[in-house]
Formats: sequence, C-alpha cells, structure tokens
Amino acid sequence: MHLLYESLQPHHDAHKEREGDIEEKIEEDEEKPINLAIVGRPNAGKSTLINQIIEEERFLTGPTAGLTRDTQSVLFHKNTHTYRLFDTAGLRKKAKVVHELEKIMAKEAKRAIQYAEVVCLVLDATMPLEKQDLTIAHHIIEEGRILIIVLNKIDLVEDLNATLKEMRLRLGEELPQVVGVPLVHVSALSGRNVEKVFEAVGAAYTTWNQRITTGKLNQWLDAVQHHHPPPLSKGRRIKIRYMTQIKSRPPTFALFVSQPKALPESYLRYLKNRLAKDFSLSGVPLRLLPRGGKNPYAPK
Ligand SMILES: Nc1nc2c(ncn2[C@@H]2O[C@H](COP(=O)(O)OP(=O)(O)OP(=O)(O)O)[C@@H](O)[C@H]2O)c(=O)[nH]1
Ligand SMILES: [Mg+2]
Repeated sequence: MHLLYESLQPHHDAHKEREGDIEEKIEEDEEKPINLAIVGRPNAGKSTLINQIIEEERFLTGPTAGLTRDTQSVLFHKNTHTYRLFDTAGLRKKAKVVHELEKIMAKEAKRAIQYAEVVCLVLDATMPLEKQDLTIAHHIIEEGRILIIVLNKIDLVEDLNATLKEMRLRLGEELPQVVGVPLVHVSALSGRNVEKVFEAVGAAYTTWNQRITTGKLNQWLDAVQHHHPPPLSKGRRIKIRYMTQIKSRPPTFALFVSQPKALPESYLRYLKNRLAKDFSLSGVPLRLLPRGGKNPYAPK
C-alpha cells in the first residue's frame, strides 16, 4: 500500500520556499499530474464517483459501508491536464470525539490530503451535514488545499433547490475561511452533473495558482483603506503600509502593518472578502499574513 506514495513528493508547503523556486515549480508542475483526493464518510459514493469519472468499473462499490479499505489511485486525462485520482477509505463512522482528526480519519486518507492539490469532499445529500464532515473540511482548508464539496446522490433528493440552498448557507457559516467554497451537486450513480466536478476543479486550480502584481495590490489596498480604514489602536490609526503576494498555491499575501498585533481578525476577514471579490479569488483558501517592521520592498 505504501508503495503508492513512493514516487510522490508531499505537496510542498511553500512557506519554506523562496519566490523564485516556486515559479520554477509551477512550470514543472504543468507536466506532472494534479493529485486529486476523494474523501468523505463511508458509503457517500466516493468509489462510484471515480468509476463514473473514468468510465470504468475500476473500484469496488456497494451498499456496505467501509468497502474501500486502502487508498488507491488511477490516472485520468481531462482538458489538457492529467489527474491522479485517489480513492480513500471512508471516514470512521462511530467516532465519539469528532473534532480530533486522527479519530475520524484513517491515516491513509489524511496522507492523501497531504499529497493532493485538490480534495473533493463527497457528501451524501440524503444525510445531514455532520460535525465530522466540517472537521475534515477545516483540515483541508488549513492545509491550503483546494476544497470542492461534491453533494452526491441528488437522484434521491426530493427538493433539490431547498437542499442546495440549505447547504450553501451552512457552508458559508461554517467555512468562513474560504470565500465561496465550490459546491457541485451530482449523481455519481447516473453520471448526472459529474462533468461539473472538473469544471469546478479547473477553475479553482487556476485561481489557486494565481499571481497578482504588487502594483495592482497596493492600488487596491489604498482604495480599500480609504473607503474602510482599519480601527484605532492606542489612539493611533492602524495602517497597512504595503502588501505583496509572497506565493501562490494557495495565494498568500504579506501585509506590512504599523501595529500588526493590533490589527483585528474582523478587519483581516473584511480584506479577505474584498480581495476575493475584487480579484476573482473566490473558492480557494487565501492567506493574509500581517507583519510589522519596515516594508523590505519599498523603494529607498
Ligand atoms: N442513488 C444513488 N446511490 C449512489 C450514488 N452514488 C453511490 N451510490 C450508492 O451508494 C453506495 C456506496 O457507494 P460507494 O461508491 O461504494 O461509496 P464509498 O464512499 O466508496 O464507500 P466506502 O468505500 O465504504 O467508504 C453504493 O451502493 C452505490 O451504488 C448516487 O448518486 N445515487
Ligand atoms: Mg469506496
């Protein structure tokens, strides 16, 4: 089983990398498959979804929960990209402590997320959204991976519009870290809407790789701060002096702030929302890192 990962490198956390290295890697990566992990509770339809995508009865499916025991992968070509799809074992069902990832998620499934650029969290539309689904979703976002929610078994849902509305509302409330988590509704069994999964993956992947020029960012930052200034701290207005994108995958921005510790979370959230809207960065995790000190990039 572990052989599967031997040829793979974990997806780099580019925090540790310099900017130049990342640019090079992105070019290289165009040749490499995009790793896409399919995770979710037992019986959600993960294996059925992959079989439908690759149009082959490759993986074992059935009504018994826990059919898939190990992570398995298959290569798939779509829209000029090659994907390596990872089918994973369902999350453990009877976990009492639902906020502890180790308890609900098999090690292998967690590992698949670590290696993936994109993770589809498959939910059974006939079952209520549970705490453990959200724990996994949080984990995927924190890891900086692209999260796509795939609402499956819509053939069994009576009022699809109401179900989707409710789901969008819950996701917005529960996952505020991402502005507009992509939600695709499918029937893995009949194939309905399955092609939409790759539309969402492709769009999010492009966004995840996006780079915005420093010039544009700072023009934007001036306008935003003018319109909605950060609050006062110790009698002085907090000021964000400068902003630059330090990496992509996921898009990460350094903010040079006059009193970085005093900048409230709510203001960062406001900035993130505006950034996502104004630069079309919805649907992927964005990181804003407030820093103190002088802007090292400022012209002398
Ligand atoms: N009606 C309906 N049934 C589905 C759909 N997708 C999957 N199923 C059924 O749900 C059951 C579970 O499907 P699997 O694909 O084995 O689920 P899984 O998520 O891989 O499950 P584990 O491997 O146990 O974690 C099977 O009986 C499928 O036929 C769907 O879109 N509609
Ligand atoms: Mg399975």
